[in-house]
Amino acid sequence: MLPFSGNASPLPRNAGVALILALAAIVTASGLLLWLQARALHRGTSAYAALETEHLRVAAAETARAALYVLAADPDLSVDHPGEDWAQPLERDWPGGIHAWARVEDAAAYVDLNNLACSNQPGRPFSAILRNAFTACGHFEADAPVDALADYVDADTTGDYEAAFYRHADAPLLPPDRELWAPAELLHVHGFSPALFAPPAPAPDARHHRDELFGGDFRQATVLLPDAPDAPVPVNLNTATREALLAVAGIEHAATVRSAMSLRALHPFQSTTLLAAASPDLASTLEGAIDVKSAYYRVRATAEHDGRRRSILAYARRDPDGTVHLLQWLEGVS
Ligand SMILES: [Ca+2]
Ligand SMILES: [Ca+2]
Repeated sequence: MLPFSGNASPLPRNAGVALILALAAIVTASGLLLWLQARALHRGTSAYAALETEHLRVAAAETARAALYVLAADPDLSVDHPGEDWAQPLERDWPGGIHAWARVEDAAAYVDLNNLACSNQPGRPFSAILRNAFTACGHFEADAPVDALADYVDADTTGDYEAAFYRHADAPLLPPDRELWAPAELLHVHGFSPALFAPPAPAPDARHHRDELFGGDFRQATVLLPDAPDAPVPVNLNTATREALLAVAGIEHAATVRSAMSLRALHPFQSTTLLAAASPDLASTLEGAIDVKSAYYRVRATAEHDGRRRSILAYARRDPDGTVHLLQWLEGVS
């Protein structure tokens, strides 16, 4: 039986085929139209997202820059402490509902790992200070990683952990014999692993605190400053972490460190004379390792809108005349 009957004449076979082709063409055209619309919408959405990301990036960058201007305007370049304007959080509102905030941190609050690259080491050598940092953070096998880092960054090629040592590694490499520029480079150094930078084990329960002498956080003890100064970078007595002060002074001077942290909370140190006078046996070891001002800072800035964020981490050096130079500028999502 034909599909169409009654008074209507049956459609010729060719007409049916033509109808099917016409319908198929309409369906295809509709599909193509929908696809084009979806692609245009996607492109529009992508373009909007890219534009918003750029707005966030610029807002974070400008807020970081504003924070560094405050640092450059520091009225007292002879002393740096957490009560100064540059150390306070900075917030900015930007067009489009973007909110941004930035904070400058004294990078001299930590022991600079690149200090091992300096051939001149006044007072106690920074290799000894770094060993103390390891110990203060519960890592008691410090000799190998400290010697390895020293060989990795120092200019000479004499030592147990120079090229000959790494030639036989699973992934052979050549020590750069220069300052490191990124924390990731540290993981190539013998004895340095991600575990070293992991948070320390928590106290067993709320009644206990982490061990005061050996329970430190290695991330709070050291920093990697992307610069090659002529002399080691001293730790700032007014901003230093407990771990960094224990590293500089030595575990045996933990009581002095505790006193110094109590005193600076009342009034920032104007010089290191008081500390040296309080512990004469410390004076010679503090030479070149501690100061009451800083030349290195890092600024973290974040801009946010509608749950989306862009962040910036920048390292800067400030000259004795207050001029601030950017050393490293890293952008990302947070
Ligand atoms: Ca200052
Ligand atoms: Ca070397």
